[in-house]
Amino acid sequence: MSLQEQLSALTKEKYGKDIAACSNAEVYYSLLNLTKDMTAKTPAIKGDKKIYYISAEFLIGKLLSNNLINLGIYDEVKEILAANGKKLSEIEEVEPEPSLGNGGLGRLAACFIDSIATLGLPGEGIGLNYHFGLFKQVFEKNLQKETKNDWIEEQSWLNKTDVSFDVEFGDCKVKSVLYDIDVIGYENGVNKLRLFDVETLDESLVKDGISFDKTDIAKNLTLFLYPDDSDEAGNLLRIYQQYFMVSNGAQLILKEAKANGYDLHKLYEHVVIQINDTHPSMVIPELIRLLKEEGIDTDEAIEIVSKTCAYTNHTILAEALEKWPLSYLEKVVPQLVPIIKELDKRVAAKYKEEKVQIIDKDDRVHMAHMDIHYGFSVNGVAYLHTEILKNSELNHFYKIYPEKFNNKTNGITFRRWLLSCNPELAAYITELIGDGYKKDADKLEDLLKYIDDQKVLDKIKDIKKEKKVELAAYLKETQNVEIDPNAIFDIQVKRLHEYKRQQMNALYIIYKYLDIKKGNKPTTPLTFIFGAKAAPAYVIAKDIIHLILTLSEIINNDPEVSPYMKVVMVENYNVSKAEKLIPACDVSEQISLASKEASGTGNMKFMLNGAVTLGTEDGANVEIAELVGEDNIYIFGEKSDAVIEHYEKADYVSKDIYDEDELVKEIVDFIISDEVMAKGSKENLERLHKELIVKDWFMTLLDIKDYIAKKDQMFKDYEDQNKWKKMMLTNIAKAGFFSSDRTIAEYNRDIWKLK
Ligand code: 26Q
Repeated sequence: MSLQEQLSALTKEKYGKDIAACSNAEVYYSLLNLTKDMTAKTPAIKGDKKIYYISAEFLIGKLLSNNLINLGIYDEVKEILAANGKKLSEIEEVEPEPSLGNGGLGRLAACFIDSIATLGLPGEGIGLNYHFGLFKQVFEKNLQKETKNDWIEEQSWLNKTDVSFDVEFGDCKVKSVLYDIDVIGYENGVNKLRLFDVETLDESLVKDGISFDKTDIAKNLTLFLYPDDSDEAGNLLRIYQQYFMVSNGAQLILKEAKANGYDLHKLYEHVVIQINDTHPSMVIPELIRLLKEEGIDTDEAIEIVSKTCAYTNHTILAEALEKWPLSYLEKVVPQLVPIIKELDKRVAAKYKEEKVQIIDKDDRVHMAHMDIHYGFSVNGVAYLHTEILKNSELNHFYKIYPEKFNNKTNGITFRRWLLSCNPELAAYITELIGDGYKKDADKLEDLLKYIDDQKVLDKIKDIKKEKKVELAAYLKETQNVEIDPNAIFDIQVKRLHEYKRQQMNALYIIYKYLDIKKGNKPTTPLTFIFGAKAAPAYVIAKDIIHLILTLSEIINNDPEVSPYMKVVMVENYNVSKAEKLIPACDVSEQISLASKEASGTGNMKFMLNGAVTLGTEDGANVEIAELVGEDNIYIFGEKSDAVIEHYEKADYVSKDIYDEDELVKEIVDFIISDEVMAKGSKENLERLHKELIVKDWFMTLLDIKDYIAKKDQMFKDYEDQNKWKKMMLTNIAKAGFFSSDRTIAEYNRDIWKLK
């Protein structure tokens, strides 16, 4: 049966109608079934050794288009739909987006499982099936409010299995249920993402917003993914979640090992566990505990686990490095405490330094320290980040275990971040250089031979324009804002955090607004777009959102200014919105305080889609700059070494800059001007204003002048259209290095060693 026949057989069977007569929802569910049927017929990836990627987050996004691409039927399905008067892009709108991640780390895990399957490596993601995921963001009165994201439907990509384990906590015992989502490799076999859940969950516990009764674990364990800000009750719940995840994971791993007849004494020959940040770190003591239950003695159990587990660090922010009070662990996982104490004792006997102990003098358990001592590999996620880990943040460990440390610069899957989100650009690239780049991303460099070809340069710009028109229509429809596709689209999308410095971008917007008011009109209009969720208890982050929304209201409604500049904050930024925003971007904002952004991955997605980066020397920006050369990127700001020194010497005083610089003072004070206060909330604006002057922990004012100058230069350069088009082409051509296929091949070569 042809695909067309299969699909129409499905719509007839399910809905009694031809494809053309079906609603978009009916077509979507039929395609879901068709895809699942085809996946069931695709062989599972097999091998003698398997990678288990354990992660509290898998920000997978919608799956329909991605799966159609990876099955190799995307174009055909698109044509069948068109022949029946349907548009795939409209059908995709029906699919709910799972929000099983906060941001970068979760999206990275999703890109990685795509690449693991694409490279034909046997591997599974292990995580949790949060029913309401990360909160959904809504704006009310220019403030962020949180609601639940109810994404699980009757028919979905989740497949319920009959796998179930008992998980014991200090005060109760729960039964798990395992759901699988198929992960289809690009023109390759199938792996699985395994999401554990509790059968006894009670969704009705969630009433208004995202609050719920936290007492009964069996009823609430997998309701939400925790944003990184939790209060004490939230922290305890997070430990319950983490242990539930790793205990299920460890039990599953041992069950599979036994089913395959592997010798548990040689587990590491068949199993490798990648610990994604410290959230799954308890898998180390849990696996030791389970091996001991299998009759293996403590020394050997520790040795086996140490040869099986590898740890990835994603941050150097002290507050994000998990340190759990021993008393919490005694309450939630008393069975792990003696093992953790034993691990700590062995470290203490060997190394005297306070900084490398697992349990500190305040009885807090440092999860990362346990990972480093009892894992065989420690990696950072970009060159600069790994250097900072080795030379400063984790230097004490690096001195003990230099051989464990390695860098794995992050990557992104080109299936989603080019083929699926920008099919027009992908098709044109194929026309120019063939489709070899889809499996070997380095081939994108072949595009460079067109660097002086006017026709090619024009066409790349035309495609960008087309994507800007689409985005403008989408924003008009969803948020009723009008933006001009002829404007420069300057975009900053990522979690809201002070170190990422959305506040610095907002200060530029104030500067530009005041400048236009003074009569200095930009040649090409400017559109500033933001997308960001703030953790619900992160007060200043929410104040920054408030400032941006208030500025947007003022500027977009000012007839003197709005023809020249607009400000839009996209509500509920998520993977689907990223897929619409990124292809339409001209200027990619990557402006974190140098040393603080471990890597960034949005920077890679933008570059691949022909945006030019405006960034600090931070994270993977450093590698982007090296690849494209200084003429094709705009770098500004204090360097990481100098920033680290400022922290060491505690010599940065934002108030000095504010007092000494007229322009800085004018811009910062505008936050609490009558004009802004008339539209915004006094409490939020005053707090943010004060924060910038008396604290400014992430040194916004240190870089603001340099940022303004670079950004102005960039907008000026945009007027030289040919120069700009060449920068676009160079960025696309040099993006191949950032394919997650390359990253995963390196993980496998250096860490996992699967055949
Ligand atoms: C910690 C303690 C308690 C509760 C939550 C957390 C928590 C949750 C999420 C801590 C950190 C996260 C997420 C971190 C993250 O997304 N890091 C990003 O990882 C990306 C992939 O490596 C990098 O590109 C980004 O630079 C990094 O910020």
